[in-house]
Amino acid sequence: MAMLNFEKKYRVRGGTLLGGDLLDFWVGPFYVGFFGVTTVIFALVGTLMIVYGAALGPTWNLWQINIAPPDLKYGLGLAPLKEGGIWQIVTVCALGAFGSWALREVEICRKLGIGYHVPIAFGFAIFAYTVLVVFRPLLMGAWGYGFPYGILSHLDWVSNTGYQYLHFHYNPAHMLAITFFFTNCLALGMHGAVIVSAANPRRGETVRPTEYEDWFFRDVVGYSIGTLGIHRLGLFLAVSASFWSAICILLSGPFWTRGWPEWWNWWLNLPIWR
Ligand code: UQ1
Repeated sequence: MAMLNFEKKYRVRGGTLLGGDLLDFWVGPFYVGFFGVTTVIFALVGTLMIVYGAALGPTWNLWQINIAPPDLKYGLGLAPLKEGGIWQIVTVCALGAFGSWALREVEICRKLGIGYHVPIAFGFAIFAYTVLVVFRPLLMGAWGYGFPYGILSHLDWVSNTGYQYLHFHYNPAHMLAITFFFTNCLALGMHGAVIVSAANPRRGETVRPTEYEDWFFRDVVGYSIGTLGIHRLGLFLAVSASFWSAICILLSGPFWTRGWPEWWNWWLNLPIWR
């Protein structure tokens, strides 16, 4: 692949956290680095373990393949390979791959001299996954509380786990998470639409500068958060959605074992009603 002229400008040496200059190079458009190598190794081993688990199972139907966590009787110990051990290895590989990917992002940020916002934002997603398969199982005393790796099986897990708490929509952290997800959709919908409306005009019309985006929202809602502000808002909404999702499931089991509707009894029990 030919070296594009702008690659000379951004492909700078250094900024690595580990390995010094050893793996400080690119393959095609991809930066490699120590953590690029560990990402590939973890992802490859994890994927192969999933394929191995699928081969042991009853089906190659993509929807039905399931890599189940160990039975609860294994507690927080290691399970035999075919009884949840594969799930445990896949989980370690996933955490290794996600962590490596985040650190590779950090190295690229250091090379470019930009902030660490992207790896930090990704960290919220990693946190949510880690809550599901590590922190909550640890607090509940068994790896078997982790969710199974499979398209339909993980949906069944979500449904079953939700109904164990009677009505998950009464979980206040779940309410917050959903509100952030929806508001995030609203913000990205508005932002994407306003950018395209101004920056991608019909044939013969001119591209409008960014003030037009401010003016549009001042006219519509009396306020513009600004062209930098909307991206700060978007980052906040997105990481908040991940964060409160993680909290809502972390609360369920380790800190609240009854139905979530019942949690609201504190409201009915306020002394002001007496
Ligand atoms: C906005 O105010 C703004 O600044 C000009 C944008 O940047 C292009 C936007 O994309 C959006 C969606 C808004 C509107 C947001 C609020 C909170 C009024």
